[in-house]
Amino acid sequence: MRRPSPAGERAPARARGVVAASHGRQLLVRVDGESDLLRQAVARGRRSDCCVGDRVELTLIGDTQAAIESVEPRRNCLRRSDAGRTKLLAANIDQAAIVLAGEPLFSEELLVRVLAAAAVEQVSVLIIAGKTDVADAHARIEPRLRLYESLGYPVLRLSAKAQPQTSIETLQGSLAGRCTLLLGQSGMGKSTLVNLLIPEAEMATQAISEALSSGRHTTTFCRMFDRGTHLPAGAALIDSPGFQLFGLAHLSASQLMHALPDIAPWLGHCRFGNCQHRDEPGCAVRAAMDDGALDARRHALYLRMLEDTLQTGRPY
Ligand SMILES: Nc1nc2c(ncn2[C@@H]2O[C@H](COP(=O)(O)OP(=O)(O)O)[C@@H](O)[C@H]2O)c(=O)[nH]1
Ligand SMILES: [Mg+2]
Ligand SMILES: [Zn+2]
Repeated sequence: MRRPSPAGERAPARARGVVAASHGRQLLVRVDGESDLLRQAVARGRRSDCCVGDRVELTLIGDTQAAIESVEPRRNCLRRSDAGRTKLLAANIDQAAIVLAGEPLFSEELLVRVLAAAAVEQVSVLIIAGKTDVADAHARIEPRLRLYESLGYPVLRLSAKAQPQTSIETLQGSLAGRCTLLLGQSGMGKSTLVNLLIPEAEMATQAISEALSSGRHTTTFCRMFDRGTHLPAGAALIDSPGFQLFGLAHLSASQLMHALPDIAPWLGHCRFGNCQHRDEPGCAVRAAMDDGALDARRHALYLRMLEDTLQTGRPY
């Protein structure tokens, strides 16, 4: 027989929500129906592997905290692995937008790594080339941008500084109705774009920073914005810390090859079934490069990424 619970004790309230910010193991969740409040959340048990964008089941604790009981199945989850650890960047996203620029010069290697990781998770991508007002530097990257366009990647060109209004409109067209993860090396102008779209971001960042006690380093966490002065209705934007590394050890060599739009078409046409497309005899990828159908720099970057995937000794 059930006994009445002692006075003042209530059954724990269960709810669902979304992880809206993360800083390492520390998380903030937005509980469905509590639109203005972010609760501090801890993951129960050993499972701390959740990230921004995850839908979660929660037990509410008081008015400001929650415990994550479980993570709902994900549509996708963008990851990178550095120094032997796989890090979850964001889940359930509609696209990954990579911000780059000519000054300082972006790393094409980091770009291809992000593009490959996104392709494996079947996340569409968007390249945002900012700072077009730095005309000389932009002119130098324009040939590479055209190459990526020819491979099927959409490229937006804009200048937050010189043409803020046009930039807002360009971005709005690509962000509408989708959840976009914004990525970029530091210095590329990512924060400037976030602040252009969401002038409230700076204040929100301070509040989140305090809640997550991440101190003054305001860009060391991921956070999701689902509203903002210039964010189209129904759009969400996830800002992420700038990165210098983007390891792909979590991918298999085969996943990597299939993720590259200029290598994938040649797969299956090499003499050897386990060809790694270095300089094996009868390699169709190599032949494509010799014919000029595959950009030599892209092939060199593929070989560097291949090293990541072979580190773990995963089967081909
Ligand atoms: N000339 C120019 N500079 C920009 C533009 N956008 C950002 N910057 C500058 O680039 C530097 C890095 O910008 P920031 O947004 O902090 O980059 P983040 O590290 O990617 O977040 C800052 O000095 C910005 O003022 C732009 O459109 N044109
Ligand atoms: Mg920044
Ligand atoms: Zn080959």
